[in-house]
Amino acid sequence: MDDTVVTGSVPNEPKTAEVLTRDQITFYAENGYLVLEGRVPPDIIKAIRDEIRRFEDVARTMTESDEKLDLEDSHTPDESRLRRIKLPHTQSKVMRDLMYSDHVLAPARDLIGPNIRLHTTKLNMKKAGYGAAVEWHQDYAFYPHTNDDLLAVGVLIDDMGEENGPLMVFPGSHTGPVHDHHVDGVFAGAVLLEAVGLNLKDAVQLTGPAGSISIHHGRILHGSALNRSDRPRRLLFYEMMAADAFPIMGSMTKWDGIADYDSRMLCGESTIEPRLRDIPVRIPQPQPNVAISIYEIQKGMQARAFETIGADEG
Ligand SMILES: O=C(O)CCC(=O)C(=O)O
Repeated sequence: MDDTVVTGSVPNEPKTAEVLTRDQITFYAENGYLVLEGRVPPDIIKAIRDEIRRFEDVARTMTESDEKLDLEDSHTPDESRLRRIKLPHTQSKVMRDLMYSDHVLAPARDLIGPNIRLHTTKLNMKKAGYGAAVEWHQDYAFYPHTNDDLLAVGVLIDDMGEENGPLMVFPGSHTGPVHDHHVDGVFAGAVLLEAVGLNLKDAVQLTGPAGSISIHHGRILHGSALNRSDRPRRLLFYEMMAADAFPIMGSMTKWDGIADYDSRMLCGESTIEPRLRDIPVRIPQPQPNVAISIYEIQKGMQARAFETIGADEG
């Protein structure tokens, strides 16, 4: 327990940090990301890997994606290629319990305050040799809110190195523009680096041993390349926001009324008083006529930053 006293300018920022140091909080404020090693104990990582095997067995019986599992385009039952476990906290007790644990929530509270709501969860899998790339994007472009105290905690299920498709971010981009993620007037959920004036050499890879967590700000520009290595890359995301960040109309946030919204509280107190911050907003509409999945939405890009070999051809 680190009771460092922190005084920041973010309204929701707690005065006393639970686990992060002042330097880590300042680093996050300036750069928009953190990697914390050894936050999730090995027995939980092992239990999640066992769970993944259970889902892979199910995927082998499937021919197309459904509401629970997302398959690579090149998936066949003989050559099974599971790309994403959707909403894993609803399908796996161990992943649900981890979501409510201090392993995940304590650092999040240190960054966005004590009152936190769940946005979504997903377990993105890049299988050895071909696992799909994710084009550059800002999560906030998918789900603009009244303030940007939004973040994603990524639990590294495998050791993540530069060779197996780690998450990459552009440090500091969370304080810049919310970029246009549209192509021909339709939301495509991605941007090209040339179009936004950035260079790949300035991106940082969020690598670390299994059991680490990454945290990235909702507005940071991020993406990841194919996994061409001979080992998997599995990353479990818990995406969340301050309880007083409310979705702006047209956001891809699921809105089923206030009771459902309140049922998504992860910790602290809910509120019906949104906090407004003067930040850029672009509504992710109109939506393409495809399943709500970043992999499908990003197919609307006419050019791509990352190769798709394997994902589309393999
Ligand atoms: O899995 C990854 O590398 C990135 C995933 C991501 O950014 C997303 O699903 O929004």
